[in-house]
Amino acid sequence: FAGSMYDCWLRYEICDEKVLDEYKDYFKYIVVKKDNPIINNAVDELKKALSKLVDDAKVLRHMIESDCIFIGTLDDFESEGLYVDLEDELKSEGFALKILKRNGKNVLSIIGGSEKGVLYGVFHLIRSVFGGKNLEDTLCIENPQNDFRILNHWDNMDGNIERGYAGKSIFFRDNRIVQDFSRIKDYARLLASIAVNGVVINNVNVHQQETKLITDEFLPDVAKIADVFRNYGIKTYLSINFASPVEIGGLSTADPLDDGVKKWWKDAASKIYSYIPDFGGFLVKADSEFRPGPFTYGRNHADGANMLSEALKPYGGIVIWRTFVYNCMVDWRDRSTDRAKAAYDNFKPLDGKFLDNVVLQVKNGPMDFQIREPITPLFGAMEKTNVFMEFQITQEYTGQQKHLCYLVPLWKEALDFDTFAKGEGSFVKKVVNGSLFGARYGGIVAVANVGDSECWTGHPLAQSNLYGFGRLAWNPDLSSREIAEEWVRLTFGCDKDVLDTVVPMLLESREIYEEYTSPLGIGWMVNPGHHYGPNVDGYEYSHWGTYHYADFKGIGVDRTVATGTGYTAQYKEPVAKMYENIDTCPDELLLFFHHVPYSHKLKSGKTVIQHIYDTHFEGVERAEKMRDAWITLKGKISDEIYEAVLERFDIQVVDAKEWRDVVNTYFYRKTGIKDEHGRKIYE
Ligand code: GCW
Repeated sequence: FAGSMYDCWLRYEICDEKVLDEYKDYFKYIVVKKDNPIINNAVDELKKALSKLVDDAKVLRHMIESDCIFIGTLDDFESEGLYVDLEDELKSEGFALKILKRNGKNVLSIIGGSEKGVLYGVFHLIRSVFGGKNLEDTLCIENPQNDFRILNHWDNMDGNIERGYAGKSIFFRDNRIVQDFSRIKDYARLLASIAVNGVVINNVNVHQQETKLITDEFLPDVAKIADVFRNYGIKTYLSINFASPVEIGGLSTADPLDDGVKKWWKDAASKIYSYIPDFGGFLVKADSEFRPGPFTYGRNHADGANMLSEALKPYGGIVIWRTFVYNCMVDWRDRSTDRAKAAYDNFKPLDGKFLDNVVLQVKNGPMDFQIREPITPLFGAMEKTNVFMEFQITQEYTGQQKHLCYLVPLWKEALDFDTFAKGEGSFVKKVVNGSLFGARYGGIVAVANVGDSECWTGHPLAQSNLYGFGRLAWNPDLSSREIAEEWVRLTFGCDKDVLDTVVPMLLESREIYEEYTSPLGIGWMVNPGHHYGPNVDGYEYSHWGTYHYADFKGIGVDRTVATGTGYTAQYKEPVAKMYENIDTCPDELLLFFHHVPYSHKLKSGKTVIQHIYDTHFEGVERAEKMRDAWITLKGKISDEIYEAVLERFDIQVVDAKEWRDVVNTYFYRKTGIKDEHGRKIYE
């Protein structure tokens, strides 16, 4: 797997010699006193990186009278008489980088709040050196803003990945766990470099075979995966099947209030922890899209989650319970059900009823990972419950890793959204990190976009989304641009043309995708099932609750209290009023909240129909420009990446045209209204 696609942002090619000069003196010696797997991995990584810069970096187990790098936890520094006075400032996963003086020598110090902090501090230094950041700007004290930074894999044991666009699973093959762990180790290293600290290895849709992951048949192998991850500071979690006691336990019920069921799960937990002492916990999709859950027994989600949490509690595990619960068997004729309301309706009444090692995992939008959605109102509503954010890195609805779609701007919009739950400034990022309501646990989770493809993510530029997720989960205040620049530098080097071309491309890619796909927050205009390619009515008469209600007069879903489904009332004021009122509802979400005639004037001054035409033409033009810009980089980046990306841009342009023409023709036929600019719309 040698080669830059596989190495992602850990290529370790120096991009600015001048910057390097500032560091060089420290790089001859790495002093480290502790000897344990996480620290050793940190040291190995540092050695590997430095070997590209200095001839022979030596690792020493004792302090030396020379300039050096010294890495360790607080106690290591104290034992060398280096009092850093950071006890109150460093969280356990935090780190500091400082220059300390010792006997007239300079010590570049990486001080971790724990071994994990050391590991993250080492990657911070590496990121700076190879990203061309000078030493002064590298010195810092950093703590994670979110304690839990977890990836969900929707991997099945047959090796397929649900909504995977990057090949097969790196964990499973032929209904077994893979036996070669080298790729998993490389993955662990990539994740540690962006401070991800948890991985759920199997799909939330837990089928027959995966149900057995918590049994003696597979736990020895799950434990091997956990061993690999642990050494990089990552905890392993499993998705479980709520009906396990029936399906593999021989019980006649999975009722969470049944004593036999409770005992069954306690025994299961005890077994899991006997194999994996630091097992993270369970991820649960229950009573959602035909998955079993407590509803079968007339119980609610709190009953279900609490029962599991009691089983995990003695070992420190958590239950992550998803709120993606809605009626997926709606009759399209029935206008009384609004899927957008479902998560709130199901979970708000249970606020305060969950035990404290239960966390609700809430998707960013109320529907399902569309290119544009409002934020789920549940984030401002659960005052007495732990909540995690769930993002989707895998590009199910955002171009399936054929189209470029840098998702960090979308995620930031969600995290920066003000819920007003405790007055102005009650941002979602404060809800999910636990600080707003004083929750015990906080975190950001995302569905991974990784498979066994050579570059891990199918589209080489989609690596930026994996990278961006980790960086943003660590610090949601980083800007989309900062993250993009970091990633480009580390992946492609510091060539100015490359930076000036790829960074803007990333930053506008989400908007471009939105332009040629679905307008003004409406979503769902895709082929059913696989969700790729245009199909305006693809979901219009289905049972999934995903409608746009376009007729010859108008389009959009009336979710107002005054005349619609009443969804806007789930928000706190003044947000509720902003969405309720058509004059203050932002253009980009207009059709999510309102049904309007095609002649309705947007704030931009355009009519809805003209906006649809304009954006669809413009989206294609901008996609073509991205491809053309990419072509100017030939020779400046590795051929391998250049060709792989170009191939995808070619697909993107062709498919964007299909999207444009299908959508434009659909609305032209519905409305009979011509494009003001007389461009080609097929009749
Ligand atoms: O968006 C839908 C996907 C399903 C997925 C589900 C979920 C894992 O189409 O493939 O199932 O969301 O999030 O549970």
